[in-house]
Amino acid sequence: MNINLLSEQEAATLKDWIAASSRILILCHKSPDGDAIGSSLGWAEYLRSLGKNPSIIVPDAYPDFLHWLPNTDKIIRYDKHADKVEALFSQADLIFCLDFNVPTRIEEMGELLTQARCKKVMIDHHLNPSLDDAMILSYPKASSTSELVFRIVWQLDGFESMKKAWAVPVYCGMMTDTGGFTYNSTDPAIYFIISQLLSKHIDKDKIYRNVFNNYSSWAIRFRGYLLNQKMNYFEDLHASYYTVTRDEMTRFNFIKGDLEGLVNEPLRIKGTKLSISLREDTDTDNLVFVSLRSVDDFPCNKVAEEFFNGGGHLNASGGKLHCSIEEAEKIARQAIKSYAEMLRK
Ligand SMILES: [Mn+2]
Repeated sequence: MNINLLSEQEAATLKDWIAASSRILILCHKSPDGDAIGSSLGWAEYLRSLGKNPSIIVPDAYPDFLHWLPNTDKIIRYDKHADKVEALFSQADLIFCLDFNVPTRIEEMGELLTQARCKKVMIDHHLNPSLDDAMILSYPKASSTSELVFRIVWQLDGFESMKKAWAVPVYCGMMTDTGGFTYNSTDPAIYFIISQLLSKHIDKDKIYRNVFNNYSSWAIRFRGYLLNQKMNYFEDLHASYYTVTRDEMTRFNFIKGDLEGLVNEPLRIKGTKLSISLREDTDTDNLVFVSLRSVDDFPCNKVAEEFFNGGGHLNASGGKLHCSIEEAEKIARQAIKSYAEMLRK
Protein backbone atom coordinates (compact mmCIF):
# COMPACT_ATOMS: atom_id res chain seq x y z
CA MET A 1 0.00 0.00 0.00
CA ASN A 2 1.36 3.41 -0.90
CA ILE A 3 0.92 5.64 2.13
CA ASN A 4 3.48 8.30 1.21
CA LEU A 5 2.36 11.89 1.73
CA LEU A 6 5.26 14.14 0.97
CA SER A 7 6.40 15.27 -2.45
CA GLU A 8 9.91 14.11 -3.33
CA GLN A 9 11.07 17.66 -2.84
CA GLU A 10 9.54 17.89 0.65
CA ALA A 11 10.99 14.52 1.67
CA ALA A 12 14.46 15.49 0.48
CA THR A 13 14.35 18.90 2.19
CA LEU A 14 13.10 17.38 5.43
CA LYS A 15 15.94 14.82 5.41
CA ASP A 16 18.50 17.54 4.70
CA TRP A 17 17.21 19.83 7.43
CA ILE A 18 17.27 17.06 10.03
CA ALA A 19 20.75 15.95 9.00
CA ALA A 20 22.07 19.52 9.20
CA SER A 21 20.55 20.29 12.64
CA SER A 22 21.78 19.48 16.10
CA ARG A 23 19.55 21.54 18.41
CA ILE A 24 16.08 20.38 17.57
CA LEU A 25 12.85 21.24 19.40
CA ILE A 26 9.52 19.47 19.19
CA LEU A 27 6.46 21.47 20.29
CA CYS A 28 2.80 20.53 20.64
CA HIS A 29 -0.34 22.42 21.61
CA LYS A 30 -1.54 23.65 25.00
CA SER A 31 -3.41 21.12 27.15
CA PRO A 32 -1.75 18.33 25.18
CA ASP A 33 -3.92 15.33 24.36
CA GLY A 34 -2.97 11.78 23.39
CA ASP A 35 -2.21 12.76 19.82
CA ALA A 36 -0.10 15.79 20.76
CA ILE A 37 1.98 13.75 23.20
CA GLY A 38 1.97 10.57 21.08
CA SER A 39 3.11 12.30 17.90
CA SER A 40 5.79 14.29 19.77
CA LEU A 41 7.20 11.20 21.48
CA GLY A 42 7.09 9.22 18.24
CA TRP A 43 8.79 11.96 16.24
CA ALA A 44 11.46 12.36 18.95
CA GLU A 45 12.14 8.63 18.89
CA TYR A 46 12.62 8.76 15.12
CA LEU A 47 15.02 11.70 15.42
CA ARG A 48 16.96 9.83 18.11
CA SER A 49 17.35 6.91 15.69
CA LEU A 50 19.13 9.40 13.41
CA GLY A 51 21.55 10.30 16.20
CA LYS A 52 19.74 13.51 17.22
CA ASN A 53 18.79 14.53 20.73
CA PRO A 54 15.60 16.60 20.38
CA SER A 55 13.90 18.43 23.26
CA ILE A 56 10.15 17.91 23.58
CA ILE A 57 8.48 21.03 24.98
CA VAL A 58 4.83 21.25 25.99
CA PRO A 59 3.10 24.47 27.10
CA ASP A 60 1.53 22.96 30.23
CA ALA A 61 0.28 19.81 31.97
CA TYR A 62 -0.94 16.80 30.06
CA PRO A 63 -3.40 14.23 31.40
CA ASP A 64 -2.48 11.61 33.95
CA PHE A 65 -3.56 8.80 31.63
CA LEU A 66 -0.61 9.54 29.33
CA HIS A 67 2.16 9.50 31.93
CA TRP A 68 2.85 5.78 31.45
CA LEU A 69 4.01 6.34 27.85
CA PRO A 70 7.72 5.62 27.26
CA ASN A 71 10.08 8.63 27.55
CA THR A 72 7.57 11.06 29.08
CA ASP A 73 10.31 11.83 31.65
CA LYS A 74 12.08 13.70 28.82
CA ILE A 75 9.16 16.09 28.25
CA ILE A 76 9.80 19.68 29.41
CA ARG A 77 6.89 21.85 30.58
CA TYR A 78 7.11 25.52 29.66
CA ASP A 79 4.89 26.60 32.56
CA LYS A 80 7.37 25.00 34.99
CA HIS A 81 10.69 25.66 33.26
CA ALA A 82 10.27 28.91 31.32
CA ASP A 83 13.95 29.93 31.60
CA LYS A 84 15.20 26.60 30.35
CA VAL A 85 12.74 26.64 27.45
CA GLU A 86 13.69 30.19 26.48
CA ALA A 87 17.35 29.15 26.38
CA LEU A 88 16.47 26.15 24.22
CA PHE A 89 14.57 28.40 21.80
CA SER A 90 17.44 30.84 21.51
CA GLN A 91 19.83 28.03 20.52
CA ALA A 92 17.49 25.98 18.33
CA ASP A 93 18.35 25.34 14.70
CA LEU A 94 15.23 23.36 13.80
CA ILE A 95 11.76 23.45 15.37
CA PHE A 96 9.00 20.93 14.72
CA CYS A 97 5.42 22.00 15.45
CA LEU A 98 3.20 18.97 15.92
CA ASP A 99 -0.59 18.75 16.14
CA PHE A 100 -1.28 22.50 16.03
CA ASN A 101 -1.94 24.90 13.18
CA VAL A 102 -1.21 28.42 14.49
CA PRO A 103 1.23 29.88 17.06
CA THR A 104 -1.63 30.99 19.35
CA ARG A 105 -2.36 27.30 20.07
CA ILE A 106 0.80 27.24 22.22
CA GLU A 107 -0.17 30.48 24.01
CA GLU A 108 2.83 32.43 25.45
CA MET A 109 5.25 30.07 23.73
CA GLY A 110 3.83 31.27 20.41
CA GLU A 111 5.91 34.42 20.69
CA LEU A 112 9.11 32.42 21.16
CA LEU A 113 8.18 30.39 18.11
CA THR A 114 7.45 33.35 15.84
CA GLN A 115 10.59 35.16 16.98
CA ALA A 116 12.89 32.16 16.54
CA ARG A 117 15.19 32.62 13.56
CA CYS A 118 15.67 28.99 12.56
CA LYS A 119 14.11 26.39 10.30
CA LYS A 120 10.58 25.41 11.22
CA VAL A 121 8.41 22.50 10.16
CA MET A 122 4.73 22.15 10.98
CA ILE A 123 3.25 18.64 10.85
CA ASP A 124 -0.48 18.79 11.51
CA HIS A 125 -4.02 17.77 10.60
CA HIS A 126 -6.01 20.84 11.70
CA LEU A 127 -7.61 23.13 9.14
CA ASN A 128 -6.09 26.43 7.99
CA PRO A 129 -2.46 26.12 9.15
CA SER A 130 -0.43 29.30 9.33
CA LEU A 131 3.17 29.74 10.45
CA ASP A 132 5.51 32.25 8.80
CA ASP A 133 8.71 30.98 7.20
CA ALA A 134 7.90 27.34 7.86
CA MET A 135 7.61 24.16 5.84
CA ILE A 136 3.97 23.32 6.40
CA LEU A 137 3.02 19.67 6.10
CA SER A 138 -0.74 19.87 6.62
CA TYR A 139 -3.15 16.98 6.03
CA PRO A 140 -6.58 17.83 7.46
CA LYS A 141 -8.00 14.51 6.26
CA ALA A 142 -5.62 12.49 8.41
CA SER A 143 -6.99 10.84 11.55
CA SER A 144 -4.23 12.28 13.70
CA THR A 145 -0.79 13.84 13.69
CA SER A 146 0.48 10.50 14.98
CA GLU A 147 -0.71 8.91 11.73
CA LEU A 148 1.27 11.60 9.88
CA VAL A 149 4.36 10.79 11.94
CA PHE A 150 4.01 7.15 10.96
CA ARG A 151 3.59 7.96 7.28
CA ILE A 152 6.50 10.38 7.18
CA VAL A 153 8.85 8.02 9.03
CA TRP A 154 7.72 5.29 6.64
CA GLN A 155 8.38 7.47 3.60
CA LEU A 156 11.80 8.50 4.91
CA ASP A 157 12.70 4.78 5.29
CA GLY A 158 12.84 4.94 9.07
CA PHE A 159 10.26 2.25 9.82
CA GLU A 160 12.58 -0.80 9.81
CA SER A 161 14.80 0.54 12.58
CA MET A 162 11.90 1.75 14.76
CA LYS A 163 11.19 -0.12 17.98
CA LYS A 164 8.33 -0.50 20.44
CA ALA A 165 9.13 2.85 22.11
CA TRP A 166 8.21 4.49 18.79
CA ALA A 167 5.22 2.31 17.93
CA VAL A 168 3.48 2.67 21.32
CA PRO A 169 3.05 6.49 21.31
CA VAL A 170 2.20 6.53 17.59
CA TYR A 171 -0.55 3.95 18.14
CA CYS A 172 -1.73 5.76 21.26
CA GLY A 173 -2.09 9.07 19.39
CA MET A 174 -4.03 7.50 16.54
CA MET A 175 -6.27 5.69 19.01
CA THR A 176 -7.06 8.71 21.18
CA ASP A 177 -7.77 11.09 18.28
CA THR A 178 -10.31 8.63 16.84
CA GLY A 179 -11.97 7.60 20.12
CA GLY A 180 -10.52 4.11 19.84
CA PHE A 181 -11.10 4.06 16.05
CA THR A 182 -14.81 4.87 16.34
CA TYR A 183 -14.78 8.16 14.41
CA ASN A 184 -12.69 9.88 11.73
CA SER A 185 -11.11 6.52 11.05
CA THR A 186 -12.51 4.99 7.86
CA ASP A 187 -9.39 5.39 5.73
CA PRO A 188 -8.05 1.88 4.93
CA ALA A 189 -4.51 3.25 5.36
CA ILE A 190 -5.16 3.48 9.10
CA TYR A 191 -5.55 -0.29 9.35
CA PHE A 192 -2.51 -0.92 7.20
CA ILE A 193 -0.59 1.31 9.62
CA ILE A 194 -1.98 -0.52 12.66
CA SER A 195 -0.94 -3.87 11.21
CA GLN A 196 2.58 -2.51 10.77
CA LEU A 197 2.64 -1.09 14.31
CA LEU A 198 1.57 -4.48 15.69
CA SER A 199 4.69 -5.97 14.11
CA LYS A 200 6.66 -3.91 16.66
CA HIS A 201 5.08 -6.01 19.44
CA ILE A 202 2.85 -3.37 20.93
CA ASP A 203 0.00 -4.60 23.15
CA LYS A 204 -2.86 -2.58 21.68
CA ASP A 205 -5.40 -3.84 24.23
CA LYS A 206 -3.17 -2.76 27.08
CA ILE A 207 -2.66 0.67 25.49
CA TYR A 208 -6.46 0.99 25.33
CA ARG A 209 -6.84 0.07 29.02
CA ASN A 210 -3.99 2.35 30.09
CA VAL A 211 -5.71 5.30 28.44
CA PHE A 212 -9.44 4.69 28.70
CA ASN A 213 -9.70 2.58 31.88
CA ASN A 214 -7.52 4.71 34.06
CA TYR A 215 -10.04 6.74 36.05
CA SER A 216 -10.17 7.32 39.77
CA SER A 217 -13.42 6.41 41.50
CA TRP A 218 -13.95 10.18 41.92
CA ALA A 219 -13.79 10.73 38.18
CA ILE A 220 -16.36 8.02 37.46
CA ARG A 221 -18.68 9.48 40.12
CA PHE A 222 -18.17 12.98 38.64
CA ARG A 223 -19.01 11.81 35.12
CA GLY A 224 -22.08 10.01 36.40
CA TYR A 225 -23.17 13.08 38.34
CA LEU A 226 -22.85 15.37 35.31
CA LEU A 227 -24.87 13.06 33.07
CA ASN A 228 -27.49 12.48 35.73
CA GLN A 229 -27.85 16.02 37.15
CA LYS A 230 -26.44 18.42 34.59
CA MET A 231 -27.27 17.17 31.12
CA ASN A 232 -29.91 19.24 29.33
CA TYR A 233 -31.32 17.17 26.54
CA PHE A 234 -33.57 18.63 23.84
CA GLU A 235 -35.54 15.61 22.67
CA ASP A 236 -37.07 17.33 19.65
CA LEU A 237 -33.79 18.95 18.58
CA HIS A 238 -31.53 15.93 19.16
CA ALA A 239 -29.07 18.17 20.98
CA SER A 240 -27.55 18.34 24.44
CA TYR A 241 -25.45 20.60 26.62
CA TYR A 242 -24.12 20.40 30.16
CA THR A 243 -22.22 22.80 32.39
CA VAL A 244 -19.37 22.08 34.79
CA THR A 245 -18.58 24.59 37.53
CA ARG A 246 -15.40 25.10 39.52
CA ASP A 247 -17.28 24.23 42.71
CA GLU A 248 -18.26 20.88 41.25
CA MET A 249 -14.69 20.22 40.15
CA THR A 250 -13.48 20.86 43.71
CA ARG A 251 -16.26 18.71 45.15
CA PHE A 252 -15.25 15.73 42.97
CA ASN A 253 -11.46 16.20 43.38
CA PHE A 254 -11.12 16.98 39.68
CA ILE A 255 -7.77 16.39 38.04
CA LYS A 256 -6.87 16.98 34.40
CA GLY A 257 -8.29 14.25 32.18
CA ASP A 258 -11.21 13.30 34.45
CA LEU A 259 -13.79 14.66 32.01
CA GLU A 260 -11.91 13.76 28.84
CA GLY A 261 -14.33 12.54 26.17
CA LEU A 262 -17.43 13.08 28.33
CA VAL A 263 -18.84 15.39 25.65
CA ASN A 264 -19.18 12.32 23.40
CA GLU A 265 -21.45 10.56 25.89
CA PRO A 266 -24.73 12.36 24.99
CA LEU A 267 -24.12 11.35 21.36
CA ARG A 268 -24.91 7.81 22.49
CA ILE A 269 -28.56 8.80 22.86
CA LYS A 270 -30.30 7.57 19.73
CA GLY A 271 -30.53 10.23 17.02
CA THR A 272 -28.38 12.83 18.81
CA LYS A 273 -26.67 15.24 16.42
CA LEU A 274 -24.98 17.77 18.69
CA SER A 275 -23.40 17.74 22.13
CA ILE A 276 -21.94 20.78 23.88
CA SER A 277 -19.82 20.89 27.04
CA LEU A 278 -19.34 24.13 28.98
CA ARG A 279 -16.66 24.05 31.66
CA GLU A 280 -15.44 26.82 33.94
CA ASP A 281 -11.69 27.36 34.07
CA THR A 282 -10.06 26.09 37.26
CA ASP A 283 -8.34 29.42 38.08
CA THR A 284 -9.56 32.32 35.95
CA ASP A 285 -12.99 33.87 36.55
CA ASN A 286 -15.32 34.39 33.61
CA LEU A 287 -13.53 31.92 31.38
CA VAL A 288 -15.55 29.00 30.04
CA PHE A 289 -14.12 26.27 27.84
CA VAL A 290 -16.47 24.92 25.23
CA SER A 291 -16.29 21.52 23.50
CA LEU A 292 -18.62 20.48 20.72
CA ARG A 293 -19.23 17.16 19.04
CA SER A 294 -21.61 16.25 16.24
CA VAL A 295 -22.36 13.39 13.89
CA ASP A 296 -22.75 12.99 10.13
CA ASP A 297 -22.90 16.30 8.27
CA PHE A 298 -23.96 18.53 11.16
CA PRO A 299 -21.18 21.16 11.28
CA CYS A 300 -20.35 21.75 14.95
CA ASN A 301 -17.34 23.82 13.83
CA LYS A 302 -19.79 26.36 12.36
CA VAL A 303 -21.58 26.54 15.73
CA ALA A 304 -18.19 26.97 17.43
CA GLU A 305 -17.25 29.82 15.11
CA GLU A 306 -20.58 31.57 15.31
CA PHE A 307 -21.23 31.34 19.05
CA PHE A 308 -18.10 30.30 20.94
CA ASN A 309 -15.09 32.15 19.41
CA GLY A 310 -13.73 28.85 18.17
CA GLY A 311 -13.71 26.36 15.36
CA GLY A 312 -12.23 23.02 14.42
CA HIS A 313 -13.30 19.91 12.59
CA LEU A 314 -16.77 19.25 11.18
CA ASN A 315 -17.62 16.80 14.01
CA ALA A 316 -15.23 17.89 16.76
CA SER A 317 -14.48 21.46 17.67
CA GLY A 318 -14.02 23.84 20.57
CA GLY A 319 -13.97 27.42 21.69
CA LYS A 320 -14.01 29.65 24.72
CA LEU A 321 -16.22 32.32 26.23
CA HIS A 322 -15.24 35.19 28.48
CA CYS A 323 -18.33 35.30 30.64
CA SER A 324 -20.01 33.58 33.58
CA ILE A 325 -21.16 29.99 33.30
CA GLU A 326 -24.77 31.23 33.48
CA GLU A 327 -24.24 33.48 30.47
CA ALA A 328 -22.43 30.68 28.66
CA GLU A 329 -25.44 28.47 29.25
CA LYS A 330 -27.70 31.09 27.68
CA ILE A 331 -25.43 31.27 24.64
CA ALA A 332 -25.49 27.47 24.30
CA ARG A 333 -29.29 27.45 24.37
CA GLN A 334 -29.31 30.23 21.78
CA ALA A 335 -26.87 28.30 19.57
CA ILE A 336 -29.01 25.17 19.71
CA LYS A 337 -32.17 27.14 18.96
CA SER A 338 -30.60 28.91 16.00
CA TYR A 339 -29.71 25.56 14.45
CA ALA A 340 -33.13 24.09 15.30
CA GLU A 341 -34.13 23.51 11.72
CA MET A 342 -31.05 21.43 10.91
CA LEU A 343 -31.18 19.61 14.24
CA ARG A 344 -34.88 18.74 14.15
CA LYS A 345 -34.66 16.73 10.92
MN1 LIG B 1 -4.63 15.64 16.75
